[in-house]
Amino acid sequence: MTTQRPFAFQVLPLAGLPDDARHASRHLSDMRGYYADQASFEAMLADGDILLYEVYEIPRPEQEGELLHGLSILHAGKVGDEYFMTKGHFHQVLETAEVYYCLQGKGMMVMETPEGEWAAEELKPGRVLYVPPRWAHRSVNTASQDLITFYVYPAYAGHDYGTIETRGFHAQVIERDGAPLVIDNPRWQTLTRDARRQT
Ligand code: PAN
Ligand code: ZN
Repeated sequence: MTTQRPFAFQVLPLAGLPDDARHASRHLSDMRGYYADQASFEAMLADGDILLYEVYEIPRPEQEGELLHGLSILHAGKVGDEYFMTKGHFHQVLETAEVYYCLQGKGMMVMETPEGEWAAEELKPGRVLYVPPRWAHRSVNTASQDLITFYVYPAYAGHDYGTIETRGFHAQVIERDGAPLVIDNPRWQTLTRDARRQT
């Protein structure tokens, strides 16, 4: 049974999570179709189905009043010139926000609304990022060590991965001349227009 007693754990420095933390792993094969350079993706996958990121979440009842929270650990690397990233999602209950706190590494959070407004914010240790209700979010690791963030959001939010899986984010983060660069995702305009036409 989920405890109704207060509890605490140490994330800086990281000293282990509560025993009942849930663990999810995403491997390269889970990300088919997400990266722009599909030839590089297939070539990498042929070499091995490497682990890209992991999420640890403290289980709480998925109901109003509760908060889900945990750690997201995104490993470093690239597919072609595109940095390793999370799948990204809207919350199923669109009107729910999320707070991220960066503990380690360096990266970006790319975000956008269903209407196509978009934003990108830097993640680095000590920096807090507020993702307002309605904004889809994806973290991107732009450095050579793990990007570790702590996150917290309403427990009843749920996740919608499908929208992002088909159209991607408006902003894409690539390496250009050794530095991160935010560019327009070339596939976004067409896929979004086609999706709108069908509704
Ligand atoms: C985070 C994310 C986590 C992994 O806990 O779930 O960073 O990213 P994806 O879920 O997009 O694979 C969160 O935003 N929860 O709502
Ligand atoms: Zn979220």
